[in-house]
Amino acid sequence: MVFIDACFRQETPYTPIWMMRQAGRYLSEYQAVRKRAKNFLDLCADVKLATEVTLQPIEILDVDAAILFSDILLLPHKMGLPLEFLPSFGPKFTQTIQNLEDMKALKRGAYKDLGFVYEIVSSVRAKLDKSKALIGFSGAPWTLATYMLEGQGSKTYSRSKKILYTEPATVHALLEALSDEIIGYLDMQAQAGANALMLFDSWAGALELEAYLEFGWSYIDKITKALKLKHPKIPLIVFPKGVGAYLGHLKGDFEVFGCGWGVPLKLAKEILGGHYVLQGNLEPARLYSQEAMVEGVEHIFGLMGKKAGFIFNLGHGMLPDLPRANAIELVRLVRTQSKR
Ligand code: 1CP
Repeated sequence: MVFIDACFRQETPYTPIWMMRQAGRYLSEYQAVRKRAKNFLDLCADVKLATEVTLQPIEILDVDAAILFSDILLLPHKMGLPLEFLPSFGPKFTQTIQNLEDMKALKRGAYKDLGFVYEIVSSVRAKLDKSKALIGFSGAPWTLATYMLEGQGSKTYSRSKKILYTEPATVHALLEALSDEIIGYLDMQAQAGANALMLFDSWAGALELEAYLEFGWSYIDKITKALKLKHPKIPLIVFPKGVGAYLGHLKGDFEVFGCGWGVPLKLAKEILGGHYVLQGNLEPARLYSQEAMVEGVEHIFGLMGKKAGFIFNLGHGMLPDLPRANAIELVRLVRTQSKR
């Protein structure tokens, strides 16, 4: 698999590409399947439909990797927090963690209740071409904790930060519990057939450096170490978003470092390029304009070259109103431009 070889810095015939949120509303095919499920959570739990949408970007875009169709919030949901996906608002936990008591009431071993996720992984792997990789994923502890504490996405993260600075032990207990769940969850995805595993720390950038190292990165470090021992041949990808200024502090036991669009790739290459394969980081909004997209691709290849050590991706997820034609063109462009 070109993608897996690239994760391990092997030479490949071209630079592999996949896109965060490559299955989603910008594809009419996704919308058609989405309509067949009652709601988003049902879609994530339906093995047949989730398999179909996971495979759509492989068929439509010809990307080098499929990513499991699911959501990072299913794990905290199974730990006991009621979850709704409200149309045109997004996800919301209708009950949140307020104190140590709430935290202690959470279910442990919840990852064992996500059997349908492992079934989707097996079902996708069985249908996927042998040359294409399947990426399994989880939210990182800090990002999952923010949703459990806030109930929803936030601009300020004030609830999370208040409890972090007033009751740090409670937050550490939550992050500890989440880390154990995530290790179990990703281990099971690997056993079901995932070829690579990714940790999304989307709200890493909400914390100052010291707090991020203590409440965010230290748990990522623990998780990647545990997974590396269990599955040395499965590459691990970490994506801590919004932490460009902290790059020098983010070392650990993983293969691929995902760069958000806010990280200048030149800087990431200087600081981390010798340690990790870099993945990223085309600004997704460039796909609104074919000119801006081509310019972005050329800039990235100008910096990263066409040798091993780089995987092409967007610097965050596809947006629902991006033109699908440009997504298709992006894959074609990256493949032809990077031919060795
Ligand atoms: O059909 C719809 O309207 C639902 C939109 C949608 C989709 C397609 C949501 C709601 N989640 C997903 C799928 C999803 N989420 C995937 C599938 C695989 C793929 O990439 O194609 C993945 C990997 C995720 C991960 C995810 N969910 C993250 C981490 C990555 C990131 O974008 O930073 C986060 C933060 C979430 C929470 C979430 N789920 C959905 C939304 C709209 C959000 C973000 C809400 C917020 O901004 O707080």
